[in-house]
Amino acid sequence: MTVHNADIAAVFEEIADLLEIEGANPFRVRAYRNAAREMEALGVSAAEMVAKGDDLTELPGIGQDLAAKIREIVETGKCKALDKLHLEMPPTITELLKIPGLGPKRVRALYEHLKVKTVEQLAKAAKAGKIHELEGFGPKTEQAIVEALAAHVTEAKRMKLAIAAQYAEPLSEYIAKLPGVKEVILAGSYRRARETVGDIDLLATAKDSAKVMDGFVRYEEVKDVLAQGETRATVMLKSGLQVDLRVVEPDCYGAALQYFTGSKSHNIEIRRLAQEHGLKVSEYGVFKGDKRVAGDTEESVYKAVGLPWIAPELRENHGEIEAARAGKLPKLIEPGDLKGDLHVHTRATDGHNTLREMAEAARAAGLDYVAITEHSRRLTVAHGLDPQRLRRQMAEIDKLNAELKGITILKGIEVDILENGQLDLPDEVLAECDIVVGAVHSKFNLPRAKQTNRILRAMDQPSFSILAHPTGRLIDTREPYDIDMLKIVRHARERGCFLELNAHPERLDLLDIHCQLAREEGVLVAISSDAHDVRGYANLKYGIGQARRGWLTKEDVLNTRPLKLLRPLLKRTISS
Ligand code: DGT
Ligand code: CA
Ligand code: CA
Repeated sequence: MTVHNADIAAVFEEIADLLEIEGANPFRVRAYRNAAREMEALGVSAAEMVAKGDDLTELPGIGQDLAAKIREIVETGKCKALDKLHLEMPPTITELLKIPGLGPKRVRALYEHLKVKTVEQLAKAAKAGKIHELEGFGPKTEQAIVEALAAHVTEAKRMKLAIAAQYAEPLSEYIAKLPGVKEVILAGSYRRARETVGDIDLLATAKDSAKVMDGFVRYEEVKDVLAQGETRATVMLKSGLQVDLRVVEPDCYGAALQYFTGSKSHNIEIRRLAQEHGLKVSEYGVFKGDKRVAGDTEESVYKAVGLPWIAPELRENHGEIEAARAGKLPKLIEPGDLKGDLHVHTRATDGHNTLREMAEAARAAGLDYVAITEHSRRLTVAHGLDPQRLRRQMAEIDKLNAELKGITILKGIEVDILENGQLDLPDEVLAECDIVVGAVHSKFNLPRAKQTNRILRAMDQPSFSILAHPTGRLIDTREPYDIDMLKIVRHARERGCFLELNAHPERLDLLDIHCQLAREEGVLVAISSDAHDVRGYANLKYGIGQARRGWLTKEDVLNTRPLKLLRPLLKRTISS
């Protein structure tokens, strides 16, 4: 059995959830959460490290105890510490944490007083009006729970793209090695780079599909075979990810790929267009009567219906077909277009690597510049910088810049935007930075007008350049804060500010629609990794995917510019 990093991360997350519900020491909880994040971001397989006898404690945030647990999970597939927690509390209880408004304290109260262990029991208790009688709850909270539950059931179980990648990529490599397989590609929402995927759609070409099917269902991580035919099969992996495999003849590849990439509503439009041309499109090809006129490549399918090829990330039936018809498809940004990263942390605050390590890793990632943007003092959990520590870091950056070749370090800060729109550090010290990134890290629940105004006032500050993770949402965990994005985008344009597209797979914030809005309003977007360690730069690819879904071109993105063109764009009105 192969244990993936994501499996280990899931165990640590669950331990953290359960400990938190138990009311354990917050530092212990945080250690597990950090370890989970560490596992998710780890570029190499922890299982392989264990097999090679590597020292796991060299990984940031992993001490002896966590290292032993990682070894245990890799070697036995189990974790005794988690099993023990399960004896104390039902495993289903962590599901409750996903209901907006329910934190660990409330979940514990529901369990202790009402014996609520599952989402269903929660719904029953809420309907019976039992919840508002508990201490710390009230009629309003109860109502909010009822509403949140209604939203929760309609929300199908989806997996974040970067997590799905950990399972989908090795499976795809496995299929590619099966006898007779020519091509394998991950289609569906995965290829369209959606933030989350419902299931994985694998497409393979081979002459003899039956052999491929046999190999597929024998993959060691298959838990259940849900359906198996001659050319298609559906399995459930142990990770909970469902996979559809479709095998077609090599000359159908283009048509099948076009079909299984979707989206469904894009495909429906393409078929309608084909009808206008007297054609029929299916996963086997494009047909005029009985005659097959296209289908070996995707380009040929689009060409047959009078269109240029459309990038998968655009295929959501959000205007891409009209744009293609009018010859107005954007030339989308590509991974190699990024020249720098404008949001990175080091060990000075909550990052794991040193300044030098982060700079060298940026260079190794092919970047020409990197802005070090630590948290500011208000964010005490991250050990945020005060003016003195920030200035000390700037001096260190000057020294490193004099020494390092092939990378320029920019002096930056991720300054907290306070509730009244003021920034967490004085103007004079911000003016000494090359770049000021500002972010909301507190008071997420302000009413719309106040929250919007808070951000507008921050942009009014002379040194403010980039609004980091503009909506604050965490996929599946935290709703965006309530803001008027159009106002913010327009104010950014007026003030010469930019919006960040945070590339962390849990954030992907800006959303695609906001990227489009920024583009239409002429505000450049910065695609930034928010790296907290040297492997964090790898997340830039998810930022690129999201930017492409938001129709952004190289021109629309701030950090595709070489440094000498970037500098004049950064607001430096009061700096020397
Ligand atoms: P997901 O899995 O929910 O993240 O989203 P998709 O887009 O991967 O959807 P999925 O897995 O149900 O289907 C994969 C592709 O297959 C979909 O994007 C388009 C194609 N497809 C599936 N069902 C239909 C259908 O009824 N009509 C058409 N035209 N295409 C379909
Ligand atoms: Ca799918
Ligand atoms: Ca599917």
